[in-house]
Amino acid sequence: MSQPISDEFINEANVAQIDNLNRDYENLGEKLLRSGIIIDDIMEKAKVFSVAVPSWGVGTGGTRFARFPGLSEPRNIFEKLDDCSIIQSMVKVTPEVSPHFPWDVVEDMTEVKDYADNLNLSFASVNSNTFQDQPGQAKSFKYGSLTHTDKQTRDIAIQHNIDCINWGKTLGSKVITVWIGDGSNFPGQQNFTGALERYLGSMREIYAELPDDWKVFIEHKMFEPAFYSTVIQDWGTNVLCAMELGDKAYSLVDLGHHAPNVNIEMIVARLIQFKKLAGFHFNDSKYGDDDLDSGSIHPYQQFLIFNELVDAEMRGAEGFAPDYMLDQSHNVTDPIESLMTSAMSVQRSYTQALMVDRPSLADYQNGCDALMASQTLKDAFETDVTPILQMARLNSGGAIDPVACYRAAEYRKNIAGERPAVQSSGSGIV
Ligand SMILES: [Mn+2]
Repeated sequence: MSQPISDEFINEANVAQIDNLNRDYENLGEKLLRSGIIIDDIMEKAKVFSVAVPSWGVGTGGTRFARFPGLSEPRNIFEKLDDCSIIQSMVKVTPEVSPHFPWDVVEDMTEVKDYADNLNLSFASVNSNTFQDQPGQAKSFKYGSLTHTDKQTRDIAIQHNIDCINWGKTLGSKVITVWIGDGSNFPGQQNFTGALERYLGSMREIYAELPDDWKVFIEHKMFEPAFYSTVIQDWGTNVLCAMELGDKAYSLVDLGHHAPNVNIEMIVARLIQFKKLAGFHFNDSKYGDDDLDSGSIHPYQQFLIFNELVDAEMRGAEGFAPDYMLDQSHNVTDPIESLMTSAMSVQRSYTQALMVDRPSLADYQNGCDALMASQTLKDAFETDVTPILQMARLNSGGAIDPVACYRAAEYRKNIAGERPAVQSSGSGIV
């Protein structure tokens, strides 16, 4: 990468805003102190918050109809890491990247690891892909992968997941996330029980290959690409499979992968209670698996999810160590801008949830005071924590206003010569 955005550039952009930030931070600190909240304590927690960026998220996404590429799109894993590094340099809460295989595979994966090390990036969960055929694949996944009726096809899918674990080992990852598109489009097309039996059989073989310190995350999704039934369709099937497989298996929650109006925060509470919460793919949705930017449609839902997470964190819930990741498709925005604002949105929800007066909430719950219990959550949600997030970024060497700083740097324009337009990238939607 020829022209990264330097620390000096970020510092200069911050200078003009520091006085206003200090005043805002001081005012908010005074206000919070009246409720017994020490603003620096909250800021320190916000500072160490972390959410991984998906490698495919830095490419422009598309719909089932078309994809409209943007300027200077990354063409391979190295350029994707460059873009992830820009995001991290601005927001300072995204030190990890989640790769997708085989999209991000190169002949020698140590090159990818070395490249990331140089950028101070590390790797979160690796993601397998058996929802499309690879060039030269002996058997097609058109009618399923890990659940296919044909054993040879299942074996190809199993082997791919084992390959992913091995690539992940080189990258220093400790988790593989498995999402399959397997399902059916017609009633009668698939035997529900048989398909799930085959899934468990395949997953047991993958599970057996996990190193001792690894986990496997199961991702469910209600529909798409299968539109009548999906084998791992909801959190119920997900957690049953995770329990069946063993202690290294956990259930991942992608916010867009549920039926409309489902109480996701309650699902989160249940998974925490039974020590099966893997973590999240954050995004937002209006209708289905829209993969819109986190917090752009239902910020209160995102807050309520973090309310459960912070509650578990505060009471030291056993085995509670969720992985946070973004999983979005950016069709009309610059993906770097969307990922920065989404990471900050998730960090905002976490910070708001830290504001909840939990002793009072417990008293209202025990005293059956529904109105005040609800208001206690609303008070935290309606607190403008912007100065806390800005101060956390400033203290970490990031940008007070990441989008403005990024736009001023003209990153895409500066690297356009190195990244000629390509017809399609390896990006997709999961
Ligand atoms: Mn996902």
